[in-house]
Amino acid sequence: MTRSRIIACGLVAVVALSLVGCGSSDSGGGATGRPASADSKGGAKKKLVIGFAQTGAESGWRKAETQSVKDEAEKRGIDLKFSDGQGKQELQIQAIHSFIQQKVDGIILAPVVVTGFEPVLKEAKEAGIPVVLSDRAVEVKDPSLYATLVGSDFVDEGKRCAEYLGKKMNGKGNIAEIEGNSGSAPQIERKKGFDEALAKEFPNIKIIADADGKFEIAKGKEVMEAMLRANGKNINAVFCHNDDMGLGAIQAIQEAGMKPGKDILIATIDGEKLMVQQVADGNSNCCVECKALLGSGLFDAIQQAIDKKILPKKMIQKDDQFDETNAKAMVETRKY
Ligand code: GYE
Repeated sequence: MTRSRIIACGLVAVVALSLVGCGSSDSGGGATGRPASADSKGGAKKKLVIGFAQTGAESGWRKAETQSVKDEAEKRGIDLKFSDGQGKQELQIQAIHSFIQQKVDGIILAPVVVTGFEPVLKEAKEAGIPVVLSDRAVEVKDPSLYATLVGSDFVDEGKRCAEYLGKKMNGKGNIAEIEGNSGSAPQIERKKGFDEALAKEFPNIKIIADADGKFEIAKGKEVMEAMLRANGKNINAVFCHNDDMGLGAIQAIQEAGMKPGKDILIATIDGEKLMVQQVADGNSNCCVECKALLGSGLFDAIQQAIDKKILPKKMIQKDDQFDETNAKAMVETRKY
């Protein structure tokens, strides 16, 4: 890419992001400021119908996101068809088929894994229905199969956890990694950001255990228990791909008679109030935020896609970080 093209793309992304930002104070009608949908003669407005194929309800983050989409739909007078994918790709594909049959105006998809969505996205495109991705990416050969992705930079979130733990460990020791559901964008990208930053900046820290905790509290606890059984006191820190697995890990460490946040350092991602509280209480050390209240940004994006605006392929939110320097002051400000 030439320098001028890079700058031009950057500008598009900034403009689009500011539109996403504006939507939060919007009382309805999306970024255009128009009603959700008006007929061609400017007559009575027709309710916009949007299908939302959600991954499931695996974490507190996910439940907060679902609520944010539902609240925003209600605020804008949008008819939302909600489908809970229960962590299963087949159910998400079925839901999209049903949205296409119902001739919805647009589809929001939070894909449970990155692969396997291309055929159904083609069907949506052929039916003229724009798709906006919520929080997670898909791997497709044809990028025109979706309008944009509204979410966070997962690679950077992982990198920030590595930098925090690496410094806190004075550049040496052993880490256990509890990953999100295998094959999902946050699992792949957070792992990449974390593992690469660690290898580059802290070559004397080793990852000695690594397992799938499915982004769930119970599974995170189970995985931590197994890691403690196998590696005992060799684990100096644990990196969890989300807060819920971190909450499970805290319980497992306590039940094993150790002090989480002290005997074993912990870094997690999401920014749930429950976890920021744990950091404030000293039971965990670093929580990198992943903004969950995406409803407004998603509906702004889908409205623009319906209006045939060209959007940047990613609309990235900026995430905060909570640790010993600010967690106490920030707990009460957390909305999820
Ligand atoms: O971090 C996790 C959730 O895709 C950003 O999925 C999302 C992740 C989030 O279940 O808690």
